[in-house]
Amino acid sequence: KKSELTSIEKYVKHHYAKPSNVTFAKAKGKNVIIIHLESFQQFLIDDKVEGQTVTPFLNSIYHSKSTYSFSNFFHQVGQGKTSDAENMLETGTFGTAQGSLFAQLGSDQTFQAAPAILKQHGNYTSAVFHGNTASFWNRNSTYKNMGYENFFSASDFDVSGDKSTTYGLKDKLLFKDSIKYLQHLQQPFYAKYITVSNHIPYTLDDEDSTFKTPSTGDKTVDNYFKTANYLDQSVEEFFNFLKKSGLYDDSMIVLYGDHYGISNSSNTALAKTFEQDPDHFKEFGSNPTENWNNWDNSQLQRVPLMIHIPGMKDGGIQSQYGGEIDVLPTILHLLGISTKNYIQFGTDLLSKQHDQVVAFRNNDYVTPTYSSIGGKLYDSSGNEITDPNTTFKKKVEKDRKAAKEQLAMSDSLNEKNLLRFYKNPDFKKVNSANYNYSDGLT
Ligand code: GP9
Ligand code: MN
Repeated sequence: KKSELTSIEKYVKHHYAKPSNVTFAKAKGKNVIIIHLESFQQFLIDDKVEGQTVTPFLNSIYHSKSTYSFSNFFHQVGQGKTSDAENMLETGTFGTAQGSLFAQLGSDQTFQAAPAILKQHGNYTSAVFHGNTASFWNRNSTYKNMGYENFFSASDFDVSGDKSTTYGLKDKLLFKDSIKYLQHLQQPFYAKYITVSNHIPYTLDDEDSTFKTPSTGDKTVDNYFKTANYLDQSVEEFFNFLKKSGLYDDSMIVLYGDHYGISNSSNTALAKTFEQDPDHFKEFGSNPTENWNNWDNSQLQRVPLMIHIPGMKDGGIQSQYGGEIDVLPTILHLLGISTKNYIQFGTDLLSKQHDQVVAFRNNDYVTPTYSSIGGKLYDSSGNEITDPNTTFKKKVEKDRKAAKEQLAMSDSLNEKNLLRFYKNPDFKKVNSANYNYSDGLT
C-alpha cells in the first residue's frame, strides 16, 4: 500500500499545474457559496423554447464580466450521479467506477476535503443546505468525514405537503427558508446549496410556474424546461437576498451543473427543441435530428461552471476544456490556498498548465481538438476519424493513457483509502466525532 501511495504522489506532483499570478488569491478571504444546479446542462444557457428565454438570470451571470464562465466544461459522474459530483468538488478525486463513493465508502473514508481545508486555511465555517433527508446518498456520514460542521436537511425545514416535489423541498423555499441559518454562520463561510426541483420527473405544481412547455412527444424533455426555469428564478431570488443582506459583496458564488438531466435515449426528442433555435444548438451536436450518434450525446455532457466574484471586471467566457475534477484546485487557488501538497487529480482551470483532456467515468474522453467516444475517434465537428495519421495516432495513444491513468490513480487512492497513510504538512486529519447533526430521521 505504501508503494501505491508513493506512485500516486509521484503522479500528482507530475500532473500539478501551478496557478496563474493573475488569478491566484483573487477572492482571498471571501465567503464561498456553492450552488449545485441539479441536472442542469449547459445547452440551457442562452436557450429559448416557445419564444421564452429558459434561464434569463443564469444567462446574465454567465455573460457577466464578474464571472469566470466555462463553455467547455463537462460532468464526469458515473452511477453515483449527484454524490459523485459532490465528491469531485469536495475532494478533487473521482467517484468510484461502480455505484456511489458516498454510499459505498463515505462512512469510513479519510478525506482531505474542502470544508476541512478551508477551516484550516482561513478559519471558514462550513454548512450544507439540502431539502431532503440527511441520509440520502449517505451524506450524513460522509459529510462528517469531510469536516462539514453544519448540515441543514429535511428535518430543519418545513417540507410538508405542496412545499416539496419528489426529491424534496422546492428550491425557492430552500433558499428562502435557509436564510435565517445562513445569516448566523460565522464569516467567512463555505456554504453549499443542493437544489432538487430540477430533477427527473421534472414535475412542478401549476401555482409555481407559468412557463410554456414545448411538445416534443417526450414528457420528460418538455417538463425539463419548466423546472429549469423555476430553478433560474430560485437562484435569482437568492442573489437578491444576498445583495439585500450585504453578503453578496463578500462572497464568491460558484454555480455548477452536476450531470445531464436528459438521458441519451431522449436526446433526439430534445433536439427537436433546438430546431426552434438552430444557431444556439451548433456547439452541442452535428445535426439535430438526423444521424444522431454517440458524439452528439457526448457534446451534451457539457454542464455549466460559473465562478462569480462580485466586483471583478476581467472575468468572461473561458473556452478551455475541463471537468468537475478540476474545480477544487481552481477554487482553492482563487482563494489563495496552495494545492501543492494535496492529492487532487484535476488541475486549476485558470492555469496555463491546465490539462485539457477530460476523462469521462466510462473511459470516453474529450479534448479541444478531438474526442474518443465508444472506441471511435471524432474531430471537433463530429466527423468520425477513420484513417488517423501516425502523428495523430501517437497523440491519441498519449491522451488515452493519460485519461486512463487519471481515473486509475484516483480509484486506487479511494478504494484502498490511502489518504489514511498520507502525511500532508498542510492538513490535519478530520475527527468526524466532532460533528453531530441529524441522522436523517425526520
Ligand atoms: C437527492 C438528490 C438527487 O438528494 O441529490 O440525487 P441524484 O438522483 O441526482 O443523484
Ligand atoms: Mn443530481
